[in-house]
Amino acid sequence: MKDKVIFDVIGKETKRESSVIELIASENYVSSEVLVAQGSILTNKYAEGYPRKRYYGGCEFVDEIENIAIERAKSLFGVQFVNVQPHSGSSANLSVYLSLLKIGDKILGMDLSSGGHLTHGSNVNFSGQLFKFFSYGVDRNTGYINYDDVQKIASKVRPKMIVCGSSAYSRLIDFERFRSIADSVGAILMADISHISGLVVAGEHPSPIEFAHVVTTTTHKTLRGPRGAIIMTNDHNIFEKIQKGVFPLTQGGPLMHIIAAKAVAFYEASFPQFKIYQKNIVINAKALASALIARGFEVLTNGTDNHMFVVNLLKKGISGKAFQDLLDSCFIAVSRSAIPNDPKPPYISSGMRIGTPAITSRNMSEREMEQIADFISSIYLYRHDNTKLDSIRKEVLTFISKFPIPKSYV
Ligand code: DSN
Repeated sequence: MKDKVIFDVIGKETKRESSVIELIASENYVSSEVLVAQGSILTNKYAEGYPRKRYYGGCEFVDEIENIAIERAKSLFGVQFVNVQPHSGSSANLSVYLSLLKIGDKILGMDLSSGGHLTHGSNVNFSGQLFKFFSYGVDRNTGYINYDDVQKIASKVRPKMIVCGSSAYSRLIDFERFRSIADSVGAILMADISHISGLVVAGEHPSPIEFAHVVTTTTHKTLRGPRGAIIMTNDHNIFEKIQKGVFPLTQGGPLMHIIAAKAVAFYEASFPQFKIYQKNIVINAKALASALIARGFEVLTNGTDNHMFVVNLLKKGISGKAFQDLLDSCFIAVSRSAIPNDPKPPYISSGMRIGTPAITSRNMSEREMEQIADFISSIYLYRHDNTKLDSIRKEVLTFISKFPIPKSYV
C-alpha cells in the first residue's frame, strides 16, 4: 500500500517549488532524467571500493556507471583525476582535510560572515574542531577579498593549507593569486567551487584547476545535478591520498544512484545550452542586483560578477530572518545571510543572499528581474499592510505561473 502520508507531503513540496520565486543561490531544478537516475534501482546496490576494486560482487554495471561519471567530469572540468563518491560538499571537504593534513594542522580559510562556508573553519563544525583554523575576510571598504591581507595573514600563520572559495561572495576569485600566496608559505591550496562550478564549466568564471592542488564542488547548485559532490586534482599523489580519504576513511558504500545522476548532469552540462544558461544566470544576477540598488537596497560590493549577491539590511531596520520570513509569506524564497562584522547572530543575521540559478532555469530574463525587484521592494514597503501584501501575493502567483519548471534542458 502506498505511503500516503509521505507522498502527500511530497505533493505539497512539488506545488511549493512550482509556485515560489526561488532566489536561494544554492538551489536549482534538476531535469527529469537526473530525477529518474537518482530514483533508480541503483540504490539497491552496495559497491564499497572503486571500479574493478570493489568489496562486493555484481558490480560490473555500477563500475560502468562510475567510470562514465568520472570520464564526463574529467572532460567537463579539464582535469586529470576525479573522485565522484562524496555524498556532500561537507564530506568532500572532510575527506580532503583528513587525506592531506594531520588533525590539529593549521588551515587558513574565509571567515563565515564574509562569505565562507561552515566547513572552512567554523568552530561549530568539524573543520574548526579538528583543525586549527585561521581566517581572512573581505576589505572593510570595498567588500572585496584583499589579497595583500590574505598574504599577510598567511605569512604570519604559515598554514599547511589555504582554502579559497565561498558560499556568499559575489566577486571573481583570483585562484592564481591564491596559489602564489600558498606557494609563498608552502601550503596546499584547496578551492571549494561548490557555488560557482557551473559558471566555471561554462567559462563564466576562471577555473581553479590549473592553480589549486585540489578542488571540491557540490553537484547540485549551478551545476544543476543531484545533491552530492566530487573532488578533483591534477596531482597523482594527491589523488591517491584522496581516494583513500573518501573510502574507507570517511565514507562507506557509495550512492550509486546519485553517481548515475551526477553522470547525467555532467552529460547535460556538456551541451552548448548549458553555456548559454550560465551566461544568463550572471546577466540576471547583475540585473537583479542593479534593480534592487535602484530601489534603495544596499548590495555588498555594489553588484556581482557571478550568480549571487548579498543585500545588507542594516539600514532597512529589518533582520535577515524577518525579511526572509516576510518574503516566504509572499512566495519568494531567499536565504538570510551574515554580512561582514554582522552585529546579529548567524541565526538572525543582517543580510539576505539572493541568487539567480533557479529562476534562470525557469527561463526568466532581465525583464523579469525588474519585476522581481518591484515585488521585493513593495513587500518591504508594505510589510505592515496585510491587505496590500495579499494583493502582492496574488501578483506573485500569477507571475510565477507563467514560468513552469522545465523537465529537460537538452
Ligand atoms: N548551504 C549551502 C549554501 O546555501 O550555500 C552551502 O553548503
